Amino acid sequence: MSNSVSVVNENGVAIVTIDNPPVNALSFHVREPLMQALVDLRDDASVSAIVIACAGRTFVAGADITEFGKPVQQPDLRAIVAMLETIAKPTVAAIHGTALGGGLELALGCHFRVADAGARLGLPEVKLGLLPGGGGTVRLPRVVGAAKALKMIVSGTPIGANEAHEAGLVDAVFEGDLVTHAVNFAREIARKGGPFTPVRDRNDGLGETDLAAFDAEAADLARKARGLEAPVACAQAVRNALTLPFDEALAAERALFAKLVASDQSRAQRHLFFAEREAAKLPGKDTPKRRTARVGVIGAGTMGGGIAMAFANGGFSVTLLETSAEPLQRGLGMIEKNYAVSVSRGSLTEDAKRQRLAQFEGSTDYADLADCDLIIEAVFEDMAVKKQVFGKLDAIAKPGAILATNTSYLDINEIAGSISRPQDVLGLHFFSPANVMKLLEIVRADRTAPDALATVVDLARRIGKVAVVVGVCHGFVGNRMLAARGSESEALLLEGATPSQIDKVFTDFGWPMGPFQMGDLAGLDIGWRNRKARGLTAVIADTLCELGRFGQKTGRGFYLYEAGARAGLPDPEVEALIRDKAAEKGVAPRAISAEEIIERTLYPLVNEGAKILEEKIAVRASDIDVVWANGYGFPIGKGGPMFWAGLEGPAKIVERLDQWHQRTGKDVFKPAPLLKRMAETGSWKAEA
Ligand code: T1G
Repeated sequence: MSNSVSVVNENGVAIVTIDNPPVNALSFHVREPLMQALVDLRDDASVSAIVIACAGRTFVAGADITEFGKPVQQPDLRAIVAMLETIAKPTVAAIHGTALGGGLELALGCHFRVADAGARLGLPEVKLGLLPGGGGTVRLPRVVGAAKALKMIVSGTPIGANEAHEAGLVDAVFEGDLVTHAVNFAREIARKGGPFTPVRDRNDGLGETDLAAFDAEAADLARKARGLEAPVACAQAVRNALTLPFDEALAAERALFAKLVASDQSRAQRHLFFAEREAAKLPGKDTPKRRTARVGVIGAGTMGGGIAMAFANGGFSVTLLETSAEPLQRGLGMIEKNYAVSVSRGSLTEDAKRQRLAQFEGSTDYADLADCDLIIEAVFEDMAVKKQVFGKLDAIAKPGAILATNTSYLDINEIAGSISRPQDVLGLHFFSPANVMKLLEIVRADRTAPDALATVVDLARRIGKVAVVVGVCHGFVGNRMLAARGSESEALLLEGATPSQIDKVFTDFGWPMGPFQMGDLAGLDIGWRNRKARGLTAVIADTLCELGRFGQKTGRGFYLYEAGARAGLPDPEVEALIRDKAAEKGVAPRAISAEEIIERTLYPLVNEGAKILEEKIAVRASDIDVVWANGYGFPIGKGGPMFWAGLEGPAKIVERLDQWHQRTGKDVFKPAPLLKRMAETGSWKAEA
């Protein structure tokens, strides 16, 4: 056959094996021989049944995403599935690892699906700004019903083999040698005889669908989509499957897919897919990793507790250290409470909770960290305190232990330079809540050893984090750019914009919330303490804090929060305060447009990103996009600030920044040379 598709005839049952590492994507060089093999087997009288299986670690994980945006080479997936459904003898998909996107659609082209107990099945296209384009929106509802199909396709979240079995998506779940089970299953089916109904002719899943309930659910999902086109298109495509004849619904799916695949949103989300994988690649990819079995966390506060949970959830034994028993018990109590919440939500079993808690050991004695392979400090954000902790670690930690700081701002080179083993020191900047947020900024200090870095990049993957390696500067990549994005916030308020006006520009842009809502959620006192420590001021935010308005936690911040309310109401007191401060500064209020707000917040964000690339604090522009999409809620439909700059028009950004620089003289607006270069070349690469 070909390198990527082989066929073996096992006493009348043909096994078609796809072998296209690493994830058996349905690239053209797979599709063509696959189509040929299936046509031959359809017409081969010696074959009574066909099993489709995959070599390697997974069943087909989808269409080949790298082929999108290029002319489609025939046969495409739809043609293969349509041909599959013409085969009268039983066809069985044998699913191990993941059957995702086009992989599940290929399996839905078969009469039967059997799965390994550990398999996961899903249609995650929506996460790429797409919808299932190989018939999944029309076939899946016919098997699992409208409600389940809608949930699976709009969320894009895969389900396990047992759930798929309960839903009727797979016909049997096996442990052990899956292909042998599949061959026996196929042989038995063939012995019993047909006819075998292709999914396209099945309506068992559709039954009496309550369209009104379906539409209500779809409308709710559309509201949550925050401007993303794909979730809405997914719901529409599933609705078509319920209301249109099969072929009409299939044609409608094709039209929706063609529109989405050419959209900026999907290009942005596909960019982020590959950017996340690129970010985890270090120069010298075979650098040996240090063994890591036991992790120590110093500080059982919100960050320390969350970090400890992230490692326990990743299967590690964790020693949690505090200065004394009381804060230690409080920290362990918070961890137990968090797990109890997960159990009550059904995302964790009572058993798993017990297992997780058994992985924790509390201590107030540094000596108990002596056998840890990685120790992360999450203590008070003060240089002297950090150095004190690292001094103790230098004395007790075993040779080769990696010593990490969770600082958000402080100079890690200075911390490393304060002990005898700077090569073992690096930053692991988690985002709160650390057991939930995906992003991990891994900070490479000047003397961090390559194997220490490689070890923590691999660890990040094992605890389900999206890792980005960055250099040392104030605020690293994320917080440094956040400061640039917020540098004009006060000026915009003094000149006439309101907190809710600015926040609306951000939510319209696609952000979950704007800077003032975010400030109130995180607590305005954090920024206040940070500014005071650095001798900086923000006249409005400082005044609010002096009045005890720290945000949601005090019921008042930039907004007013009624008891228990998460959404704040504009507060005339704050607007009056802003007007007073403006008058004091002799600033006359004026109308400020949404464009101006974008120009004075997001253009400096991009500009700071360019400076960070120039300074090699970030290796790739796409790394910056991964930081912002996973740590700061940058709308995924815009691909991150650096990708978005390409959509927005770098020449326009440079021109507007220039304008604001001339008008204000502020450095944050001075276009970075690399940004100007991007405007000429369209690339963020420093050299051609
Ligand atoms: N196409 C091309 N390359 C892919 C790929 C794909 N579908 N999936 C993974 N890769 C590459 C990836 O870039 C990386 O490359 C390597 O494989 C290992 O991946 C018509 C429209 C399967 C759960 O969305 O979710 O089908 O960096 O590091 O952590 O309806 O990969 O090594 O050079 O992620 O073990 C729908 C995407 C496609 C699933 C494995 N399918 N993949 O995770 O490995 S659209 C998806 C994943 C579609 C049809 C439509 C994960 C994984 P490199 P990895 P992993």
